Amino acid sequence: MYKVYDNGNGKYSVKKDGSKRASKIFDNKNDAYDYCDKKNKELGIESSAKNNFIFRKIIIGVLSAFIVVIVAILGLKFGIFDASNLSSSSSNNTSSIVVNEGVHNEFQIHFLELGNKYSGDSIYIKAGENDILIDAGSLKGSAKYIKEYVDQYCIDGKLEYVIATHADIDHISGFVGNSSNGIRDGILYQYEVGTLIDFALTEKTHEIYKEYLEAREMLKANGTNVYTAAQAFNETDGAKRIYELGEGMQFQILYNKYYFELSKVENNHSVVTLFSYTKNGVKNDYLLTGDLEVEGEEAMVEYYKENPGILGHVVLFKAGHHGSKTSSNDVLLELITPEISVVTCCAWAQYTEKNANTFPTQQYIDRISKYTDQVYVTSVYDEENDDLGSLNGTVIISSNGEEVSMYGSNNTTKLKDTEWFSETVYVDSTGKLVTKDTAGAIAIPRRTMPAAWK
Ligand SMILES: [Ca+2]
Ligand SMILES: [Fe+2]
Repeated sequence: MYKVYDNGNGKYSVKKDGSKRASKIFDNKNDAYDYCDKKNKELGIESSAKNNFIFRKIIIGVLSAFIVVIVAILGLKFGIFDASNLSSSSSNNTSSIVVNEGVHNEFQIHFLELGNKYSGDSIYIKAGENDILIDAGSLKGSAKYIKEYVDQYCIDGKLEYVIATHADIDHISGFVGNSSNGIRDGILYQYEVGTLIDFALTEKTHEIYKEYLEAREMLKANGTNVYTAAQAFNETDGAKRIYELGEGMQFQILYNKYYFELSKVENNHSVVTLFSYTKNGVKNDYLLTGDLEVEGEEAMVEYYKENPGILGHVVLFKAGHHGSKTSSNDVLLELITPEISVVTCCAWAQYTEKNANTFPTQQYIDRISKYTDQVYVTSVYDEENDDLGSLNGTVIISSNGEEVSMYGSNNTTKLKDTEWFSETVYVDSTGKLVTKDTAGAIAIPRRTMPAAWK
C-alpha cells in the first residue's frame, strides 16, 4: 500500500510500504493524495489517501523538542493546540493510519490515569461542544483525579453525556465518590449531567452499586435523562440509539445481547459505544466496549454481520477488559481491523500471578499484533514505591477529521518498544511470577514479541 508522508519541509512524499525511497515527491498535499490513490488503485486497493494520515519525519532537535513539550503543555491546558501546526516525531508504522504526537482540538478521547495502582476505566471525550465521561475509575478517591482532569476541558460544569458501562467497582466508584459531612464528591454529584446511559442488567449487590443507584435516582430527580443501554438501543422511553454531537460527530449505543439477558460474567453487561467523526465524506470510527468478553463480542459480531454497514473498520479500539485474555478476540478484531488500540490498565499482577495473564495479557498482545503495533498502555505498577507508575500515562487520541494524533502524558512509546515489555521476569514451571532467588526460577522476558511485531 502507498501512503502520503509529510517531509516537514513543505514537500510530500508518496511511498510504498517497506520502501525507503519515495515513489514521487510533491509540493502540494492534494497532488500527493491523488497520486497515492492512483498507485493504490493499480494495486487493487480502494482507499482515500486522505484517510491515511500523514507521517511527519523526525526533524526536531533537542531545543525544538523542548519547545514542543512546552507548547503541548500550554495547548493542553487551554485546549487550543492543533497538532497540524507542529512538527513531531514518529517511528515505523505498519498500519494505514499514522500517528503524530500532539492533540487536535475538535475531537479527543482521553484515557485517564486514575492516581492509583488499580486497573480501572475513566474515559473523557471532548466532541465539539460536548463533554462526555465513560466510567469513573476504580476507587471512590478516583473522583477527585477525574474532576481535576476534566475541569481543564469542561468549563461549563456540565457533562452532556455520562455512560456507566457496568456495575463493577473499577468502573463506577468515582461516580459516587466519598462523603464528608453529607456532601459527596462523586462525579455524578459534582457536575450537571445531561444524559446518563448505563448498563441494563447486573447481578452486583455491593455497597458502591447501591450508592450508584442512589446517585442515579438523584440525577433523575434533578432532570437528567436517565436511560439504560437497552432503552437506548431500542429507542424506548425517549432514549435514542444515536446521539448527534454536531459537526459530523455522533456516538451510538451498539448492540449487546447482554443488555437483554443475564450473563454469568458481569463484564458482558457492558455498554458498548461507537463514536464517529465524518469530515469531507470520510468517516472515522472509535470503538469502546468496556469490559465486554468473548460471549458478548461473538454475539455483537454476529449481529453486525447480519446488519452490515454499521460496525466495520475502526481507527481506535479500546482493548476490551483492560487487555485481558478473555476479551479482544479474533472474531471481533477481524471485523474491526483496528489501527490503534489503547489499554486502560495498571500493568501488574493485580488479578493473577501468572505472568502471561497479567494485564495487558500475552494473548491480547498476540491477537492485536496481527492488526497493528500501535498499542498504548496507560499505567504500570511501580514496585519500588508500591504505587502507580506510567507507561504512556494518560493517553489522548484526537482528530481533526483528517489526521489522527496520539499524545501520552508520559511518552508515546509503543508497547512493544517499552522496557516493561522486554524486561526480565522470573517464573516457576507453571508460569507463575516468582522472585529471582526462588529455587527453579526461570528467567524470561515479560512478554514474547509476536511475529508481526518483529
Ligand atoms: Ca459541557
Ligand atoms: Fe474493569
